[in-house]
Amino acid sequence: MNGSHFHSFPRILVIGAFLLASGTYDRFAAGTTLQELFNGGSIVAGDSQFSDFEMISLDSTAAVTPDLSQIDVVPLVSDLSNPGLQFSTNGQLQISGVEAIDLVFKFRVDALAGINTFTNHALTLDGIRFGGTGGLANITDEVTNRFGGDLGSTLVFDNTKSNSTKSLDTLNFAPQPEVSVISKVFIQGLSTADALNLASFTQSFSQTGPAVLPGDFNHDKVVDTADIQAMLTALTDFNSYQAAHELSDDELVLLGDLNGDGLVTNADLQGLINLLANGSSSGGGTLTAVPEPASVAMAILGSLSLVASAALVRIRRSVGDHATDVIA
Ligand SMILES: [Ca+2]
Ligand SMILES: [Ca+2]
Repeated sequence: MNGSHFHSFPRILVIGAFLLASGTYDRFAAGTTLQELFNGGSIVAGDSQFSDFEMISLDSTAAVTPDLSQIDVVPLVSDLSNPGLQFSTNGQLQISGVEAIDLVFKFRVDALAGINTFTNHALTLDGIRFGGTGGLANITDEVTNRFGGDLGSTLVFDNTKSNSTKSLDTLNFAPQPEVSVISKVFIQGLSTADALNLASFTQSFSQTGPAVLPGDFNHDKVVDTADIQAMLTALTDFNSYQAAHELSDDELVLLGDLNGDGLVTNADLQGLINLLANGSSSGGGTLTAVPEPASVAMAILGSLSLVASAALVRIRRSVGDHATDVIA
């Protein structure tokens, strides 16, 4: 055995261990527990997959620290156009007296169909029981796009101290192939006679947006090297491209903004190259070709002078109201 084999051996072991670990992650269709999801599990509801669960923090002054393996997470598929998850806490999110529990976690939602898009999120506080003189509970969801851009947030609460309740909040946003969510769950008693049990809450994400696969410029439902030429053509004349494919400005941004700056420009060619080279897109396993980065770069170089000589066409989207201006 020579030196190079010897040195490469540990790296192969590491990769093998990673693949083994990935393969052990479970995908639950019938329901699981929050702890299983934090351990790397994912859960399917209708055409949506919920994955990448991660506990950010759990702070509790309750007499019994919440046992996350007792919190059930069940897919809601009664309305397939609006699939979601129900969290049933089985008494684990419960305080009595001057106590508080603060649980923060995050997860990701993908459309399994690959080309469907999310446009709405709903947060529901559907099971809360007060004892004694009550207390307060609130849940906040912060929703971001695949680049980490803010899509807005939802807030539900029930507060016997201020006698205020909001059990449902919804959020609409421009079509997204995937969204990430940070959930903040907080319950608190302010006096010794306070008591409350946050029994359940639900989160749902509806796929009612257009079927657009980011990077699929020739609209054949796969992202491959053929999309490079289609993108180059589109970059020279967005108006014609949008008209030919009946794309709204939002849909064009969803299709072509591959670096997350809210614009579709020549700079997104690099985003498409990265998408092809990395072999990963928001559509999961929809890539059919994973070219060598070098060959993609050669293909780009051959056409780049064409793009450079074209007028820079940009789509600018304002963050505030989703209004869109086309600047040619
Ligand atoms: Ca394509
Ligand atoms: Ca962009």
